[in-house]
Amino acid sequence: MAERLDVDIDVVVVGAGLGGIYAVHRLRQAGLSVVGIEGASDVGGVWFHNRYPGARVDLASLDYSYHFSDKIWREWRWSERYAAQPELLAYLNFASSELDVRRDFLFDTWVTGARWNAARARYELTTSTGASITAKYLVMTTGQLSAARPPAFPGLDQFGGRVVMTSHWPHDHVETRGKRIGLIGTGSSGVQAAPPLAEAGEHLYVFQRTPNYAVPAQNAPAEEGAQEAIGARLADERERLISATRRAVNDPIPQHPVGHYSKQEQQAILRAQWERGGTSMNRLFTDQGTDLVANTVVADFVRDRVRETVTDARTAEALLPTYPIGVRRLILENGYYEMYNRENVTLVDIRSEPITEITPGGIRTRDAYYEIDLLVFALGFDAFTGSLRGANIRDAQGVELTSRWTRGPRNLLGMMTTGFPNLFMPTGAGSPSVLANLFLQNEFAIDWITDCIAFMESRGYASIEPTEEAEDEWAAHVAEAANTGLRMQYDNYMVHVNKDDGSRVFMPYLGGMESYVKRARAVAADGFTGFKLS
Ligand code: N01
Repeated sequence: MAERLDVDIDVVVVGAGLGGIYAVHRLRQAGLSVVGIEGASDVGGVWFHNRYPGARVDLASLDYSYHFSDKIWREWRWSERYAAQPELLAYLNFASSELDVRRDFLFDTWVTGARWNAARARYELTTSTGASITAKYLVMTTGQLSAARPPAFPGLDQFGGRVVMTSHWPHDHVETRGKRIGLIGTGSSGVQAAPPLAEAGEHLYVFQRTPNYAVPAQNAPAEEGAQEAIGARLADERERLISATRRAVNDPIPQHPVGHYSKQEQQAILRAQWERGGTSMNRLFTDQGTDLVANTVVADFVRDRVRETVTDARTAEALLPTYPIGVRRLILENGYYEMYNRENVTLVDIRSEPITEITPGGIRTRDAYYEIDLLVFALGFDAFTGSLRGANIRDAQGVELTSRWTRGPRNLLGMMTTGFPNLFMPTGAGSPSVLANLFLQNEFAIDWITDCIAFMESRGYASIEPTEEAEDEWAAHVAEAANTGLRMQYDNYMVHVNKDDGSRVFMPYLGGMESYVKRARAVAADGFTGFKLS
């Protein structure tokens, strides 16, 4: 799309990931003028950037797809149960072409500022290319895991080899063959990247701070006929997933607490899930997310599998997580634990042996020195608020959005926040977000936003924002939904911890997709109760 200078349009959509693609399509279809802005050179969002070897989705592809279009569903075929990054990016390219959304995106363009002008009831946006745009509505489909946590190790700037990040894997060829590779970070990204790095490299050193639970994906070719069967009832499937499931995926629903079963039955259930593969290991018993004893039954089962798989007892022991299973994101692995049986893989436990510096030729820890040619960082993200902060969004008084959230993000339904009229933040903190299927969640949220805008336009409203009271009530409800779970008590990127008093805010909404959808629909049906319209 040609650069547009000084245009005034209805909606700016920021980000061309799976949410932004749908938002541009849906809002345009509703008769609004829309401009999309994307920092990368093309569509794809996280699947554009996270092109590291081994990158793969951890939800079944048949769930992790657009469900709004029969045509897209019919004309695309997933090849595997869990699609790999190249196929996911190809899918988003395909959907973008089908929907012809690229013509409305400004690519290679970053939003550098967006300020609400109350007199004009418009956001005034500035961009890295000099284009300035005013828009009545601003929709931030910037994702929750897109602002990467940068590495900050002493000596890194003197390192003589190549340095890459999984979250922004370079587009040019990264030579891994024959290299001594240092991988730092063992969350989903590091655990996925490790086996192919070990396969290609001369040696892989995995620098682990916290061992995490990983369960086998048991990936397989797509099941014959399954996609066609869902396609025949796609609209019903979409409605069922968003309004009658907790995560907008086809998960088995736990029926009973652990204690309902004998020890043998418990083991049989766990074993069957291990063989089936997938993150449903988190949802076998009704009480495993709330009761430590129940949780330990599942955690011990997974720890036993690690001991069984990894032949070196010291390495196996260092890989065993000590926190309850499921309180951090459960990782789906493809050969991660077996990888440690290779002679060219070394696990370095940097909790007991911290990294002291990076030198031109490698990594020095308290106890040893490792010669490295290629450094791979998989350090995670400034989750939820990082990508919003980057856009420098300011209210009418010039106060930056995220600076108001020093005690955790605040909003109504995760969609909007006080002081920032007409700013929508779909799938952010306060919504099911990273706990649910982001394709369906984006579809739901953007449909809701489209309805909200249509409601405003048909009644001639200039602006909408939540009331303080409604925001307080939502914050209380989000906190209540999180308080029953073990998750809240353990540090991870979903928990905001206030340093002064140690109070904790669980950022995503743990009440489940179905409950979220019910509430959001009720708000809309009631003429957007809890919002100030002017
Ligand atoms: O990031 P993470 P991620 N020194 O935050 C370590 C999604 N995702 O990119 O645990 C040393 O989980 C840190 O150590 P610790 C998914 O939602 C999905 O892996 O803080 N180490 C940790 O090991 C996922 O949950 C898919 O002690 C440092 C790691 O870096 C989310 O993205 C694939 C460090 C960060 O782990 C994030 O996953 C990939 C330091 N200074 C990602 N700082 C799939 O769909 C951090 N670490 C499968």
